Amino acid sequence: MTSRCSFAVRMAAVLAAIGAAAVLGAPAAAAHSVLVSSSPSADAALAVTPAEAVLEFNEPVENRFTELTVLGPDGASHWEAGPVSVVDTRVSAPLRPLGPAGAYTIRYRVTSADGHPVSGTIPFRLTAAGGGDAAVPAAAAAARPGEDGPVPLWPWITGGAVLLGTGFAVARHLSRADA
Ligand SMILES: [Cu+2]
Repeated sequence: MTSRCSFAVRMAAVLAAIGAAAVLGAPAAAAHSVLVSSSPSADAALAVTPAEAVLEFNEPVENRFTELTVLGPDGASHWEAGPVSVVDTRVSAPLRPLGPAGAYTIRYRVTSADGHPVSGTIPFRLTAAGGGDAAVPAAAAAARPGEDGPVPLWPWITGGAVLLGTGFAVARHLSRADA
């Protein structure tokens, strides 16, 4: 076997290994958790404050980085009264008495069973003032804003390029050591 042939065979073997690793490690895009229903439901018109905000997903979600907030008509005030609870497919947070009548928004972010974040918003209306105080509790004010959007592709491309470069260097080195 000539040095050239040996190099080609080793390069092919390295590329095959990289390809297998990429396939095994790639995210399964079809397995994201899906919101099935909510309470309040989307575009609901409520006269009184519900005891809690509840989200139901199509599969159990992981209790990691979970966020469930209810924003007031001013877009900034928070109305959740305590920490988020995750039990299998059910994600919930207790609510304090809502404030002025108007448009409220449930904002959520959960982690799918496959590890991917799923986020979204659910609008609803309060038709009569709830008497609650709009003052923002310190804990709620510290909550991170939701990061909507798809999982970025660039880490995979960059990682693939780095692996490819490394594989090429290794193959060259092995080929040289042979000769
Ligand atoms: Cu996924």
